[in-house]
Amino acid sequence: MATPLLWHFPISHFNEKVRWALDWKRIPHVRRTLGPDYLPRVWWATGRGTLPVLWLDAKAIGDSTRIIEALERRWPEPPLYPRDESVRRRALALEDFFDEELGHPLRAAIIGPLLAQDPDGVVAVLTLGMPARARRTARAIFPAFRAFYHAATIQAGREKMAAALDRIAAELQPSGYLAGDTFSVADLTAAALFAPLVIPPELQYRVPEPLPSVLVGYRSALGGHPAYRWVRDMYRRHRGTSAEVAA
Ligand SMILES: N[C@@H](CCC(=O)N[C@@H](CS)C(=O)NCC(=O)O)C(=O)O
Repeated sequence: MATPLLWHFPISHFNEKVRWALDWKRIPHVRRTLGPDYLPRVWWATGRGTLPVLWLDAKAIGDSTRIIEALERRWPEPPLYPRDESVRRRALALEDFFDEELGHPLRAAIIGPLLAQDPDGVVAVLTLGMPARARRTARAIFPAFRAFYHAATIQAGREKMAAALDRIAAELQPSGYLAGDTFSVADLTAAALFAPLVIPPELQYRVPEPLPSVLVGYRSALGGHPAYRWVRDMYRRHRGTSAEVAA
């Protein structure tokens, strides 16, 4: 079997979700950072326009949830899906909730204001790990992205980010995990998708300091939330080290 190949954006939280799953299962894999011109390649490979994409057995899988499903089938140990059927359903429902109700809104809450207030900052953040020519392309195309982030979208993003912290606090089981007694895909998804806000020390790709003021503001407003501290704790206890290998 060829070594699995991950096409990713280092900064992106959906990509962090899959990197964490690969690292958690200790699956040796190659990572390739795509640039702002990723779209035609990704469409050609998967028929959709998002990263991450994982190449497994010469097939490209798009969407983080489907990638983790494929990893779980091929490398069941250590598991990310709880063994008990009803606990597994709960974990998968929470994965879906955080994908849809946190992943996209959090991106709007952070990237929307950055695009409007700090055009250089947004280029530095989104092109993290990409070559210099990617920054030139990004500088040219990012102003057009502002049209996607209306004030109402940004405000809804802020509210959903806060609601997702409350949802974590409300759903935590006596074990300290979201589903059952052990770390699962639910915990991994919630923590990974909050990584751009919490920026835990274990994060492998980091926004350059000083942090953009929009992030500083959110971090001081939300940093005392118990679920914010829980994200740091999940990273400290379960993130581990990279299983990336050289190409
Ligand atoms: N549901 C997808 C969402 C992935 C996603 O939105 N990826 C972003 C990066 S954070 C992306 O590729 N955005 C480019 C686009 O939407 O065109 C997943 O779980 O993989």
